[in-house]
Amino acid sequence: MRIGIVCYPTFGGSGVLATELGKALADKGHQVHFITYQQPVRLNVFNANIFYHEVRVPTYPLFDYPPYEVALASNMVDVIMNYDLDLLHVHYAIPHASAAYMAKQIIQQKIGRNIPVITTLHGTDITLVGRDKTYEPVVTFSINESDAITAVSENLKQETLNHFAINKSIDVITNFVDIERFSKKPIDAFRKVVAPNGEKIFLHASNFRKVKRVDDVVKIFATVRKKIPAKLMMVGDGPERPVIEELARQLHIEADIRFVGKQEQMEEILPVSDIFLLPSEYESFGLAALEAMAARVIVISTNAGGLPEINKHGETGFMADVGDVNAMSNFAINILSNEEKLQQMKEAAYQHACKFDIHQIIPLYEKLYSRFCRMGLS
Ligand code: GMT
Repeated sequence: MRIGIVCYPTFGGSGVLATELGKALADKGHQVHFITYQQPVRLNVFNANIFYHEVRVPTYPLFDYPPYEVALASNMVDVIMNYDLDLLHVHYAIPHASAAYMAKQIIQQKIGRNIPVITTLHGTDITLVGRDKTYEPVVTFSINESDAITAVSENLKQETLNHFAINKSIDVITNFVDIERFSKKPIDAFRKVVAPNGEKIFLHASNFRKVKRVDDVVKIFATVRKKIPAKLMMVGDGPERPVIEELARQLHIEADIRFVGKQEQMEEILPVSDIFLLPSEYESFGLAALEAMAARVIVISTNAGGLPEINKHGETGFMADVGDVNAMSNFAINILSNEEKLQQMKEAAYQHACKFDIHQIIPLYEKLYSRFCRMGLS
């Protein structure tokens, strides 16, 4: 099949997922066309089946707000026509679903063809931004106009149905992880650099937005560190970073925290860690936590949104209510004090992650595509 994938090219979970999906489809022989404004960060391989089309937004003094959605829709039309795409798969509703609707109408008018549009909802497009009155009518309309809708968790499906007037069914196709890639052996030399005296290693990775409650990560670490020698690696970057760097200084624990910025090679960083902290206000799924579990790292998270669908309390990690820093700290102290149980839970985290292996999930997308393909799956 010839598939157009539209996504955000950044480190965010939706872009990561869309890129990994495109790479896996290309490996299976499909022709995949990424349409976005920058080369997606995880698109770091050469594959003859992968094409990347950069959306440029010409500026003009009149444009206080350059019209990305218009440029994107025009680019979609161009790629659909010139590469004879079978379908468009857009990730994150805003503005990708509405741009796809526009492209669909143009193709219909130009050549009388119906180009199927599949919209995958990822989280904040529904739970945060999409719900805002400014966007809601367009989001509802363009989701309903999609030929198929998927959500990355049962929780996100319910959130969508609860907050938008959706008149179509929503398929849940969960996020996935490439187990083979993430279950590499830890690099001892790397572990020694981070924790030279054999300290336990905590990890957090996110876009450091408010919804991630990164200050709770630092507070949990500060509490645990009083009892257990430990280090914390903070991967990623975003608006809350200066605030939490300051918090770390106030708590006098800055020497034990490394802010390593945005990283592409998560499969090398994750395996040296013991505990992944994700105290988010909300996660539709928590792809970063799943990648950690695949690397045999246990997860201490909140029980918000779709997190209970991947983190099994007492088995693959622990969960507490949003903001319950004490509970999350105590879970960490207890498990780090019991090496045998820690190792058992690491293995259980890995085993559970295997249920979300890429090889199990890609066929679900292919099956969905085949419902719309002109000549069946090819
Ligand atoms: O977590 C973010 O803020 C990034 C966001 C995105 O759209 O890139 O992530 C969302 O999509 C991920 C992939 O499906 C999910 O794993 C994340 O849980 C979800 N984030 C939220 O719901 C806050």
